[in-house]
Amino acid sequence: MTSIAPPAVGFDPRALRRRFPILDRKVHGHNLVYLDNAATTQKPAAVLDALRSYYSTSNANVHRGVHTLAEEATGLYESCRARVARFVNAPEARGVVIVRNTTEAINLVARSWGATLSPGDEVLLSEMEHHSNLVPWILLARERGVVLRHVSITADGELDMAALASLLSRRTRIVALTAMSNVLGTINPIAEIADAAHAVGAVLAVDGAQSVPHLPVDFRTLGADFLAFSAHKMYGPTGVGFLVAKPELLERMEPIAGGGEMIREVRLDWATWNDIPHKFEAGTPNIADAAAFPAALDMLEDLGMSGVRAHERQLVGYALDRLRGLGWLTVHGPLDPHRRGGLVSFVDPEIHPHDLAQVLDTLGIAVRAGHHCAQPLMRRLDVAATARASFGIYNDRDDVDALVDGLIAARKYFGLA
Ligand code: 7TS
Repeated sequence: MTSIAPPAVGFDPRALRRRFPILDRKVHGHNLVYLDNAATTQKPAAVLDALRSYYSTSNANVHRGVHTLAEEATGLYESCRARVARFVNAPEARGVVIVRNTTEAINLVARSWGATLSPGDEVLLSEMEHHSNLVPWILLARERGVVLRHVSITADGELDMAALASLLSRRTRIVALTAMSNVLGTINPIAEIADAAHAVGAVLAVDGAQSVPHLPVDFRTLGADFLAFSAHKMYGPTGVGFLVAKPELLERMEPIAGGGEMIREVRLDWATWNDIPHKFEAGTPNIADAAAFPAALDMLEDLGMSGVRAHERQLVGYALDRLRGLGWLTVHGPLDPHRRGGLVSFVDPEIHPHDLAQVLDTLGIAVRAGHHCAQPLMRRLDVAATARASFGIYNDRDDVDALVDGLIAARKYFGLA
């Protein structure tokens, strides 16, 4: 273990943990060790307080009333948009569409930008995508006769960049890739891919569900045209997500849902659309959760995303060393912590991942087991499922040690040690 770098300086997961009420709870008599942050993160008291405060003081519908509460609610909702724009350095707040989650953001791109594609046009994806970045494109392919192509992954679990280069052509209209794999942890070279996509005249849509919560992401230097992510994976509430886009692209897109808020003028048989981003936000939005999300952004901005990344890189390096040190696990994804985010998928050759997760749960340790909504990747890795530990700002080496002890205990439980 001597190769392991020391923990990130100035980062205090124990102090951070005290901000999250749920982390005080016991599970089966043990202190909760929460290692399922890639699925969703826990929420700090500041976010819970903001939710309560919104409903206690300012609840009203947005963009409609002139009364005080309606103005306050609209201000809070729009300030979420502005804060998200600042957080990812989007060119303009009107380039931020507030949706429910990453999934909805990707579906919006697939359905709206996708409607400009013709039969034979190509969409380039990869083998490491989450179902959220596969199925919307499968729907598009069925509807429009669009051809889907997939970049393979290397034995180390990285995108095969040579394959990517060979699959890009003038027929490629959209490249849609994850910035960080939720199974392998792989961090993909998005800026480089953006240049390659633009060189053939394609747009690049980035699934940022795992990257935006864990890495510094600057939309302008990233070079992507679309970036999708979810508040609930970044210590914010469920039910709010974002599509950040170049405003000039949103201007050219048709809405995919009609209703209140998204119109300028309606007659019985025709309608015109509101300005962006509102033309993509039909109906009463999730005002309360949007109003509460900036409290999570405050916390991440105070910590600094470089600090978050440094902490999680050190932690995943430690986890990789300890898990591989056990000697019996298969650990998936790149082994260099600089090339991966703060999560590790692994398989015990003798114990099904679900059984492993169940034994860990009896010890208060929450990990995810299954296909992680990435069935094509499971097939590529030739596994039915994996167990996955994924880290957040409040995790530390004690949590990794607890996981390792739990994995040893599971072997004993199944009579393997
Ligand atoms: N893309 C990636 C890369 C993800 O990891 C997830 C969720 C999504 C999209 C979808 O996000 P949603 O907020 O729209 O649901 N990933 C996981 C996971 O790994 N375990 O549970 C959810």
